[in-house]
Amino acid sequence: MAEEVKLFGMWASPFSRRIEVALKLKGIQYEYIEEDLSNKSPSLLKYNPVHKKIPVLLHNGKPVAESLVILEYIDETWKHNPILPADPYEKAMARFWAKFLDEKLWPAAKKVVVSKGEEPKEVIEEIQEHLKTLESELKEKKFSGGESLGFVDIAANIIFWLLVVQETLGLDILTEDKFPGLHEWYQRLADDAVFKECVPRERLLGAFKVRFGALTASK
Ligand SMILES: N[C@@H](CCC(=O)N[C@@H](CS)C(=O)NCC(=O)O)C(=O)O
Repeated sequence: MAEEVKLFGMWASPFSRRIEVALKLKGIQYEYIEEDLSNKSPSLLKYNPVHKKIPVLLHNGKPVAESLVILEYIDETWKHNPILPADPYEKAMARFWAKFLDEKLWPAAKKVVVSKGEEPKEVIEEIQEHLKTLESELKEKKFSGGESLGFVDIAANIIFWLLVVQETLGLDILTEDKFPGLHEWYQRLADDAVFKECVPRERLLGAFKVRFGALTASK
């Protein structure tokens, strides 16, 4: 039976982009459905009634929601090109750091991403504190899981959204001189063909320029 794989996503969402990275790394064919989050489709509301958010993966009619849960589902369903480590301890650590990214770094970074373009010093310091933690965890590793792109690298795509906002607003939050270890790591991610395809840098830059430009103009 041919597999039915559908992804309900939104182009500018790092969470739905994570799923595209995983599906592409595994070479899984899928149908992509772009959602208008200001007018959510009945399908999205049906498949993710709890959070009503993208991304949702529909596999042979069965929905899976929440990006980190979907990543694990993909990894267990299509076992080639593994994303999570096999070793239970390493796997637990990968889950720990992905959770850290979503529960610590992203909420802090989001304050700038959805800001009015003016962020207090404390917000920047909070983000930098989390970046420092992440950098010390990564140490000399090429990718989070070692030699190839893995779970934490994919979850860390939110860093590129932070970089785009920092560029748009002319901020100095995450720079090479402040975080040389992180810089090397995300440059490696940025050079990965699949990853590159799934970070819509230019389009995001355009959208944030319009957004922050409009905010500045209305002040
Ligand atoms: N924890 C969720 C976050 C997903 C999320 O925040 N999705 C946003 C887009 S970036 C969304 O669908 N927002 C619609 C809404 O909140 O109504 C995940 O990892 O999948």
